[in-house]
Amino acid sequence: MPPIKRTKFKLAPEQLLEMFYWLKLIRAFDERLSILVKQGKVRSGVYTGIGQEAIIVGTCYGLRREDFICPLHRDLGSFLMKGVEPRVMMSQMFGKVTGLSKGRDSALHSGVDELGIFGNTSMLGSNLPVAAGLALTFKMEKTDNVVIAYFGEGASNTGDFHEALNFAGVQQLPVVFICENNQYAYSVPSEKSMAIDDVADRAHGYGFDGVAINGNDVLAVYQATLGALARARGGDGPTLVECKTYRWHGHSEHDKAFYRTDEELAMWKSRDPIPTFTTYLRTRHVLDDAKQQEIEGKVKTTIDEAVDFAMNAADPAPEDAVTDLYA
Ligand SMILES: Cc1ncc(C[n+]2csc(CCOP(=O)(O)OP(=O)(O)O)c2C)c(N)n1
Repeated sequence: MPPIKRTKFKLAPEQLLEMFYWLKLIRAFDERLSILVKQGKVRSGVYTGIGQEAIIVGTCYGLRREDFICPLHRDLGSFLMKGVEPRVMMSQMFGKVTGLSKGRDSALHSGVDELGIFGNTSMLGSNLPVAAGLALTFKMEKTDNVVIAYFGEGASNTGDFHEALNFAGVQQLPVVFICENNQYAYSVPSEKSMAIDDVADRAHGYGFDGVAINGNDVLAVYQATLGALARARGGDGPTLVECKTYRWHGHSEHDKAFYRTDEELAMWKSRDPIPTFTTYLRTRHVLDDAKQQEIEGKVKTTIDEAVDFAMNAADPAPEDAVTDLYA
């Protein structure tokens, strides 16, 4: 299979600054959540993606509202980028009526049809056949909408993953499979669950391209996604983009991650996607002190406001537990 051609792209300074804002906002959202868990204020399961933000920003930035995403437990940032207000997302984490599922869920299973967000279930890999199904609908309806399906390298060992890729390859579906390879599936390092180095190689067995890239480089992720989106919209079928990254926190906030070394964590922290992109913007004179302060101020105000809103919102009423149910 010939290698994928490099996609050319040009982003205006305002777009680069927008990406910077999203990176900062998503980091701040997760960091605040982590504190709220330690304070006992948020009791939902919280699975932060701190360290992995470049994947969410790079993959969501080129999406339209009509495109669908199928996010996972660690992808709260994708909800924000797809249009869920931070105060609503924070309410969801607090289990309040102002949240997406009105306080009925442990925070991670909500979706928003109008914004193109499919609500995930807990079964690893189970979002991938659904993503293929959504993509089949788009193809049958002859729209050029696409689906982005996220999964971890751990999920790529499930049967659902292989069935979804096979179907997407056979049917040439407009779906982009984004692997967030953060090296561990809970406590299991990838070398103990896979006999190959790159999840991307698995795409070739299903007849389409897979590429492994630096998932901590937001522009590399954007570039790879842009090419994959163009192929999907143009009727050329799926692509798998494997983004190599690392999660800084444990699997969830209750996991102390004793299964990895401090040195390993320090090495990956030195590849933090945010300072890398900050330096890029500063050397190109897109970002200066004043602009950075302005963006950081906006992020702080947004998060503070979201937390205040969520904390002061009403708890769900017990009698509402049986409303909005399918018979
Ligand atoms: C089918 C299935 N098996 C096991 C689990 C338990 N489980 C939840 S998350 C997780 C690890 C997931 O690892 P990965 O897919 O790499 O994603 P990450 O959490 O690293 O982002 C496991 C084993 C599950 N939810 N579903």
